[in-house]
Amino acid sequence: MKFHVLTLFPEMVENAVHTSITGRALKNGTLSLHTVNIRDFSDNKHMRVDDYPYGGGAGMVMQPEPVFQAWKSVACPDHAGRGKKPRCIYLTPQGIVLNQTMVEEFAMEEELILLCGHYEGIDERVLEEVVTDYVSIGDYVLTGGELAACVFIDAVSRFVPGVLSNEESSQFESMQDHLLEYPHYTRPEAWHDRKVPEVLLQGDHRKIQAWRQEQSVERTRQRRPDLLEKNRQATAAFFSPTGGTRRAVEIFTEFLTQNPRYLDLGRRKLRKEKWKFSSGDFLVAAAPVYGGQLPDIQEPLFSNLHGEKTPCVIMAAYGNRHYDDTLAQMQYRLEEQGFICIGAIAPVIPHIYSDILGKGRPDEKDIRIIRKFAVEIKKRLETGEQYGFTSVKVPGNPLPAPKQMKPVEKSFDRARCTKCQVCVQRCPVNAISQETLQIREDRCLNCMSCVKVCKAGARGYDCSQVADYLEKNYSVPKEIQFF
Ligand code: 6GU
Repeated sequence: MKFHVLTLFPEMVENAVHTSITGRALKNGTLSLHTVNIRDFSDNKHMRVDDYPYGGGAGMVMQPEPVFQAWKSVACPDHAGRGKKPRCIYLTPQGIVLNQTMVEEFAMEEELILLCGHYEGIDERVLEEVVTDYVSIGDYVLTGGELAACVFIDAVSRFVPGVLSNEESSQFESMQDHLLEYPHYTRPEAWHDRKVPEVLLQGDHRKIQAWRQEQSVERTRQRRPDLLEKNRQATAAFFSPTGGTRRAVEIFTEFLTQNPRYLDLGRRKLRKEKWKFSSGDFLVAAAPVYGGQLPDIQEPLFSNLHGEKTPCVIMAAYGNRHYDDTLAQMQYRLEEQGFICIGAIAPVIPHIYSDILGKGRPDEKDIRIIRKFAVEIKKRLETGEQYGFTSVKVPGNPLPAPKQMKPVEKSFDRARCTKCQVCVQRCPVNAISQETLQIREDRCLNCMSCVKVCKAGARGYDCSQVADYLEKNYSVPKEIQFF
């Protein structure tokens, strides 16, 4: 990440950022800092950059031209070739108050320009031309933007890969769930007659984790009750016969929260239960794409979930052909049942009928896109809390005619079967007879769950024809789309 800072006091920023963790990151090249002295662009023989305010009043105002030239020197270098201009952040008490979601979003940029004001401020006209974001670091007034720029750089840098060591980053993310950090202790075990809490000395990891979570919540309740209100329970309800959708939904959900709840809708029992969600909850609904639609099962997928204007994100995971109507179908169903779809994504996962299509997906690039989507969703949740949630537009037909899919050829090697019944229990649509272990084709989704769960390797399938067709036509990797 490269920071350009336009300022009248470059050494103030240089000194701060060259210290401690950001200093280390500058040394090893993970961060780069380029300060520009606005005074160097003065057009005046006394090197002045400020003047009296039109209309009178106290204080001085920074003139537009030196600021503009300083900005141009970094935003439009003579050697052309760079794409779009970097975002330019003006640090001002009149900006939006910086929070962790904004910090995380800024950290995804490759380059940022920070503009620090002094005196009473900067001539409005140059701000209109160059500034993309107005940011404040809190409701109080500083003498200039430099300290705010340092705070901004420090907070953003923590999200830049490689700035924090593994150890430093593992104890992070307290703000992620709007919870304060639990208390920490080190040696000695007793100090000033105060003992380290017993649970931390016993080495029971689960107990320690539970204690810390409880302490975080209690501490937040006492010190920052306003944060708890923002804390939504996130539930990821997914249908994932072979695990591809599950993996994609986990990647997404874990960018959002530290303690998600998972609801596996492949389990028939869970699908029979009614799940209610309040307006303070958050739902992630995920399904794989079968022939461009939601898997067609008797009790339609997600019909057991009920919201009360509950925000939700929908995910249609597909094997690199297309998601067609799936997102539209999901949105329609869920909004009928009281949810508001604030976002939608179609990740690519391995195709169940081909070893080539979607192989290794989501890959690293996909994960970056999913993360970007997660940050966008955090932002939408925060804005929605203030102004109400708005429903996204997704492509596709919300009520497509059901598609008849040609069943794939399945094989069953009775000699290998150990009669363990796992395939029967795990079949998401109860299509395997408990007695004969035969598949009832009228119910079978061809989801291949039975093949996947069979430890003895007794079940197989032949879909070479479909696979040939798919591989001929859909081998070019698709990029993940989100809405
Ligand atoms: Cl960004 N600048 C100044 N001058 N004062 C502030 C601030 C920024 N954020 C809070 N107070």
